[in-house]
Amino acid sequence: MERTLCIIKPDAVRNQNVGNIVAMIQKAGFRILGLKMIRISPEQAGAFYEVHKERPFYGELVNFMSSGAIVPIALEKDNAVADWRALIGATDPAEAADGTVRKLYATSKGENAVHGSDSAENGRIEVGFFFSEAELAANR
Ligand code: FUP
Repeated sequence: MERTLCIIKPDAVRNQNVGNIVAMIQKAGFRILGLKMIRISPEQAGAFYEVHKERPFYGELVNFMSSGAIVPIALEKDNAVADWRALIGATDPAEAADGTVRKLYATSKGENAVHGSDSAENGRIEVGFFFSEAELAANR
């Protein structure tokens, strides 16, 4: 079964939208394999977004992602990666379709409420960044 990683980002946690976003996930038929609320260090945020290291927004992204609590959620479903990205909407909330998480809850292109993995391979890797297989096994 395909896995993807959702992260509810600090803006959405601060804006009290955790429950709304979890409800959207469950209504859409994803299985929640793991869920936790944590705060990560700038070093951890930098490691998670390593692929964007050369991008101009990297510093801001790292600061933002370590600015407050986040909620990583390990999701499982047929076609989990594409289905979660469709539910999230475009990176920039101004371009996100009606009814998507980012249209409803994102603040800006940088503070855009949620993360979604971009491939099945990265879904596995990113879930592993936040959850051990032993933790995920609790919901089997
Ligand atoms: P997405 O896959 O939609 O999350 O978007 P990207 O992988 O392109 O970007 C990852 C994160 O970098 C975004 F969620 C927010 C941040 N970002 C910016 O801050 N500015 C940009 O122009 C693009 C991305």
